[in-house]
Amino acid sequence: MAERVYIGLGSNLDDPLAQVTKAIAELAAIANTTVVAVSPWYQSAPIGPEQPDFINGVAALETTLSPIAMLDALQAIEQDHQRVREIHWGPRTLDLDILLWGGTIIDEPRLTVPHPFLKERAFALKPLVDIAPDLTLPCGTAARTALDATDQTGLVRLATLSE
Ligand code: A4P
Ligand code: MG
Repeated sequence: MAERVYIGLGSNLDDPLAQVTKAIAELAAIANTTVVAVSPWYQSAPIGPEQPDFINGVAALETTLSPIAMLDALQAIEQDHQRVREIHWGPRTLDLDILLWGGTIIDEPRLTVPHPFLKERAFALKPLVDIAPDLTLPCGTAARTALDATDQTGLVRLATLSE
């Protein structure tokens, strides 16, 4: 059965907008997976150590892959973007996080879903609510309510070509 999955994209190195745009095409090429929605892109100040601003967005997928097979596919895409993991929460060419896997809660060594910081991060919740305005998180909280509880200061929506 296909699951509706939400992927958070983030980049703050080497032309971030180009990195996340390319990543959408790569998500669409994952086996047994379709991209059903892509949010607007947002710029925000980094959470964590001093580093360049991030570009963030969210993609909705339909997939019949298992969660771990999807994580493998996402990590292969990150590798392809020559991401070097050095500093925790440090700068990266591309970060792909599984934010939500339907209504499923996953607690495995390699995978925690919902993403542990989702409810604290306006840069993830805002694009999520843009493409899924009526979504309820597995904890029972509406995504929009969680967003309203975050600080959205400094979160700037980038103009799209049609605007
Ligand atoms: N892993 C566990 N759960 C998941 C999941 N739901 N999705 C494991 C993806 N991976 C998951 O990830 C380390 C390990 O987490 C993976 O091997 C996987 O098995 P990582 O991306 O290599 O490590 P990291 O970057 O040090 O940590 P993490 O948790 O990905 O960092 P975050 O939470 O993504 O934070 N500020 C702004 N404005 N925008 C940002 O996007 N991002 C970060 C990174 C910090 N500050 C930011 C932003
Ligand atoms: Mg990550």
